[in-house]
Parts: sequence; C-alpha cells; structure tokens
Amino acid sequence: MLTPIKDYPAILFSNQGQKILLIADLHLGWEMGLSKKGIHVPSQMPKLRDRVVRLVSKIHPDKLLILGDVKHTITKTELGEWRDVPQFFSDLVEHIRDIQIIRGNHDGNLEPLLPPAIPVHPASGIAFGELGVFHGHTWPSKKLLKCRTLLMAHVHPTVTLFDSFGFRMMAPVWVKARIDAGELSKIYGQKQAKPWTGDKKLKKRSLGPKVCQLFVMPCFNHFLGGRPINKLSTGRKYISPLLRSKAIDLDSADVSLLDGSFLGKVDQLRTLAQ
Ligand SMILES: [Mn+2]
Repeated sequence: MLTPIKDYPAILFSNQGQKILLIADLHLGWEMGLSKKGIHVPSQMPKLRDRVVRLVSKIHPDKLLILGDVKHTITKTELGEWRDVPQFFSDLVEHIRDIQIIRGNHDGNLEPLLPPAIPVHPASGIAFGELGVFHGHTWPSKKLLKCRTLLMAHVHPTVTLFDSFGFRMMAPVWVKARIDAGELSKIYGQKQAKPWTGDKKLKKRSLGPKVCQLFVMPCFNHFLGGRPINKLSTGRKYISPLLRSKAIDLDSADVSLLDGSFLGKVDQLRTLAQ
C-alpha cells in the first residue's frame, strides 16, 4: 500500500509488514552553483537533513529509499559536496540504519561520498513486491513491468496557476497517471499477457506486464522549484522517456498538493497555467 505523507514530499510503502519510506531529488549542493554567479547562501544541507530526520522520527520506517539525485553536480563533485554529502548520511544513519539509493542522473561518482553500508542501485530501478521504483531519466527496467504500480522522481512536478491579478503560484504536486500496459509492452517488444480466466494453462500467460499506474513524486529540496506539469509551452517536453511515451495518459492524470488536496486533471489545469 502506498500512502503519501501529508505535507511532505515523501511516500510510505507498506509491504509484508515492512515500512519503506521514499523520498527523492535532494540535490545536495545546489546552492553551491549559485556562488559561481555571485549569490552566496549558506549550505542548505542541515535544513534538508533535519527535515528527513523529522520525517523518520514521525514515521519510524524500516527502510529509507532515496529515488535518485542525492547530489546536484552531475559527474564531478564540488568541494562543498565532499563535506555536505558525507555529513548528511553520517547524521542520518544515527536515525535510520537501512538507507538505500537509486542512482539519479546527478549521482555520478556518488559512492566515495557515502558510508560503505549504503547500496546504490541502478537508475532503471528495483521492485518491492507490487511496487517498482526508478529515477525517471531513463526507462524502468523490464522486470518492473511485473509490478502493478511504478513510482518515479526526476521531473520535480509542480503546478502553476495564474490569476487575473497577475499573481502566479507554483506548488509541488503528486501526479498519478494511468499506464497502458499494452503500449508499454510494445515499447519493450514484449507480448502483452492475456488476462487470466482461471484456466491453469492460461495462468502462465498472465504473468506478463500488469503495470497499471504511475506516481510521479515531488522534489524533496524545496529550494529548487520544479517543472510545471500543466505547462508544456515553456522548455522542453517532459525530460523522461516514460512520460513522453504513449504508454502514459498524462492529460487525464490526477494532480494533488502535498497536503492531499486534489486539484484536478492535468488537461483541466493547463487552461489555468497561462
Ligand atoms: Mn534527475
């Protein structure tokens, strides 16, 4: 069962008595890039760490899974990240021992900054029972198609609304979209399974893709802003092959704020983004 944590960009997955807390897109060291432009702000790592610690003390998960982009620079490592990333994790393991990471596109050379006990899984993801998790800048691994639900990060979904007084609001959101398993199977060159009708011979054939829904999770680093899911005109189209594909019906996807308020479908919200 997947339960978004109210007022946090975090979600809890309960699987066979195990509680897995999922967060994504920490982008530690993001503010260091600003100093090159002459804008100096102190490291935001302590605030992000304290927010994760608060969350862990509230939820008491068995495992913390970070869905990629732990740090901000892509392949090299900034001096400040050499300080902040190890400090972040050495403080965090005091509160939760089982931490695992799925590699994001910003996580090149991440391992030297981590305690050795923290594994880094490939960006194409891993499965926990009915839930498949991956970062989102690449396709999920084929074995994730066996999971009913996929969860990705990477696009930092937000919604933007513009009113007649000229005020523009932007807020991080959860996006829940339907996945067309047939289309996805085509993309993977995989035969779509026939539904199981009870016949034992057919049962085997029903072990094909059963993936049917996708959750896109908001960015944990609240300094970063994001990409309005209801505004396509600015910037490139979605920076995720799965979201660009026909397998996802983004127009009819549900959009909700972090406090749980349902805002509407993506296509309805597009009319308010101008
Ligand atoms: Mn990313």
